[in-house]
Amino acid sequence: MNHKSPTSQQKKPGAARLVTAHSAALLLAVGLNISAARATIDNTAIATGTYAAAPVTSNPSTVSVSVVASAPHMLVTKSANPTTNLRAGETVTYTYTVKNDGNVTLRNISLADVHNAAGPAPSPSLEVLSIDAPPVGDSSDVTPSDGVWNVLAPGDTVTFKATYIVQQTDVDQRQ
Ligand SMILES: [Ca+2]
Repeated sequence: MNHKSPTSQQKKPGAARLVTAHSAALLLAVGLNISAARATIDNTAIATGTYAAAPVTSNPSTVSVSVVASAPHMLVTKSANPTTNLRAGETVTYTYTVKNDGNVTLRNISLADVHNAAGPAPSPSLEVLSIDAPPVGDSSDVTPSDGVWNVLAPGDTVTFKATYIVQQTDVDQRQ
């Protein structure tokens, strides 16, 4: 099989579009320049037309927009309450805050926790959005309390909790 590919249409930089309105012709030229060193996209527009067959040209108007690389990152902070003199049968509650301190939205966040105690390791769950930085409403969770937070936007923080009941073995091994 020998399919001939369609001729590619070459787009010239600063492609011009011609618009005719009544007796005047308006030509809008937009020059596009992507500068990696400055991390901006700059473009300049100039309008041209005619009056009595004479050209009329506008000022150039330039605008720049900045670009930045994706930087996915998150920060976890763990705390316990209470932290001292726990006796067998008492419960320690662990709180874990996970902040999206990068610049892109993160998905499906969960926590693993390990410990050196006798009983099963804490299982972080009960996830709630604790900080919704502007713009608000851009983080969400599909299933409450399943230990997975589904969408966490930049600047937002989700909090997980877990508990552990101190066992007599824990006390005996640490006396
Ligand atoms: Ca937000």
